[in-house]
Amino acid sequence: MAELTSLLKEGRIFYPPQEGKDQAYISSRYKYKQIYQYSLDDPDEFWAERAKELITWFKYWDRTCYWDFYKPEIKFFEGGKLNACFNCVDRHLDNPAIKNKAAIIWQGEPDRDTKVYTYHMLHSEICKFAKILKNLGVEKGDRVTIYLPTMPEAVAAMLACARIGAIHSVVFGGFSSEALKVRILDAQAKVVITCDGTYRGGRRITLLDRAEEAIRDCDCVEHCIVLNRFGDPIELKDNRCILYDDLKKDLSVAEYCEYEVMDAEDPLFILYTSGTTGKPKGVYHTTGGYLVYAAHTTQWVFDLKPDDIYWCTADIGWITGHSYVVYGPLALGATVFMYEGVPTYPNPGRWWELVDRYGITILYTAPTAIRVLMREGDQWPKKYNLSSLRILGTVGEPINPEAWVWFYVNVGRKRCPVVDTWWQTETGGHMIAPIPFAVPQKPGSATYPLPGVEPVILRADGTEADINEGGHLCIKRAWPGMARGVWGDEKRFKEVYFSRFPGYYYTGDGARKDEDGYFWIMGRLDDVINVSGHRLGTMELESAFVEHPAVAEAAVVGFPHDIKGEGIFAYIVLKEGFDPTSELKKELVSHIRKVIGPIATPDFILFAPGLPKTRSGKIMRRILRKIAAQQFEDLGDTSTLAEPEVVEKLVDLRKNLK
Ligand code: 6R9
Repeated sequence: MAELTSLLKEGRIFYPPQEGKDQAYISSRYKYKQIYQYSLDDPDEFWAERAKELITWFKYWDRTCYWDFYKPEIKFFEGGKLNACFNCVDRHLDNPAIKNKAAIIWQGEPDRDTKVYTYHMLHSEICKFAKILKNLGVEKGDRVTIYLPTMPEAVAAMLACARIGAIHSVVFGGFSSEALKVRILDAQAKVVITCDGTYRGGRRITLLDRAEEAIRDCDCVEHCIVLNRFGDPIELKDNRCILYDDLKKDLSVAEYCEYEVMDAEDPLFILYTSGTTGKPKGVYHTTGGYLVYAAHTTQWVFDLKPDDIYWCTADIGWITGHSYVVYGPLALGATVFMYEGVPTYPNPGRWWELVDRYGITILYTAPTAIRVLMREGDQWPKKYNLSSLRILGTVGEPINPEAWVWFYVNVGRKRCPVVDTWWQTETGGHMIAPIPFAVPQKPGSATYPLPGVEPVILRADGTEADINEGGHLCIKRAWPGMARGVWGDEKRFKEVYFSRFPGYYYTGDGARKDEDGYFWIMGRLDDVINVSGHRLGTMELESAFVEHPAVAEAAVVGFPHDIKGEGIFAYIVLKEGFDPTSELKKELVSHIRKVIGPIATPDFILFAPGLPKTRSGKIMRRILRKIAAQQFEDLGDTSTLAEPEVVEKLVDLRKNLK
């Protein structure tokens, strides 16, 4: 039996525009296929070439690729020497065309707050930061936890760690003090870096209180460096806290800090995964392979050129922020745009206004943000001149075809390829994604694997699935950007990723491959609903709901059902102007029966004010499953939710649902 029954068929196909093709790194499917084949035939040559082209090494490596998925052990560029900060900043200062161009353009949520750091200025900020860390006793291999909002100094803090060989662990600024504490303790961080707060939706959010509360129980923390975002005097309670501005005062303007020469396999950072399922895992990445992979995918998947103004809307506390706000684009010497606020404040035109104002050329965001903005209507993007855009991208979850097409038409104005990038914290960078001017796009499909990546779809018994048969998405060979382990828990690394199918990297996602070789990600396999023996992917059911004009967002989970094994429970968020009536419920049921078939008939529909999501926009189905099953007592860890309040509302609604 198939692992997953595929229900949706999306037939539309969009070809890359002619404009931009001639200048593209890879400009035809034929070239993509040639490079792909070469990368599999000769991975040593392929990765060595990319590594030399993109990164400056102090010493070349002795062995390019080595892996054994049974142990597991993964090594790339072994014996090679480099420094990630040097590659992202120092080396650009020798290039007069880059030295004084903007590395980071930052727009705060209040319009008056803007900052620009040229590469030269970023370098001096990093040197000071690195010197401060050294003066506080931070040494190579020590862990530093960074708890900051989207601000240029957060990038400087990360690169300062990389400069001196300290391992950074960035914790998303929206997390609770408890979530922060768990992560500080797990990493045994010596220093924490935070700030007074940030603006979100017109309000001041404080971070310092939460940071001080978190470190109260953390004996490992020797110092807490506090940056100033608001510009007002800051009151410190914990005596380990020190103001960044005070520490900086003692340093000269032209302070220089030497960089450490790092081994390719020295850890660069730890990042705790989103925590959609239980206790967070501290995945760690190493210097050489990760940096090569981040730069390589940034260059090809975004077709990034030195004159691009590139905006990835992700927070730096997410892997997307690490690879595609910081390491990838800066290693390539691009201009990175960062925005502090939310997309809908002061109005839902904010992002489009910023694209217009700053002349953004590449916009990389998440399906959840697209759906939120789509719900507000086409009139918002219509108001602005978006002609600077040349490439759009999405990441984080499968994008519903409706949202894809809306983004393509209303934001890209049918001129911009949309790159739907499938990857994970553990993969370090994009794995399956269209190379924009080479690969025709099908809405909802992440298209083809990138060079060097060999995905397969396996059945439960380990055999390969047929065309269009859903199964477990696994990867057959290593790539440089792969995580090297779970911090402090090597057993867990093996268990989670290398045990289900020995010899393969296990992604945990369901997928199918169509007759043209396109990959369709069907969501996490632990989210699959088994209705009368049919295993249905939540993604396809949700997409079908979102096709209905009244539906803004949908989350579908299974619940125990006497007859069917599992029943279908749908949480539906309506668009503006639609009322949650029982007629509409009936209409939605018949819509699903029509689009997908009677097997997918929802047992319950609950009109929800919102959905519990992680900060990177992933729906926490674990919580929704419990609410659907009326297990209200033990909802698990909700500390990483974007809006924890929504959970209580859903519990009330569930109690009253007949
Ligand atoms: C980068 C990131 C990883 C999980 C992954 C999958 C889902 C991410 C996706 C996608 C379908 C895409 N996911 N991108 N599913 N299409 N383009 O999101 O990392 O936070 O570790 O999450 O996200 O389920 O397994 P991370």
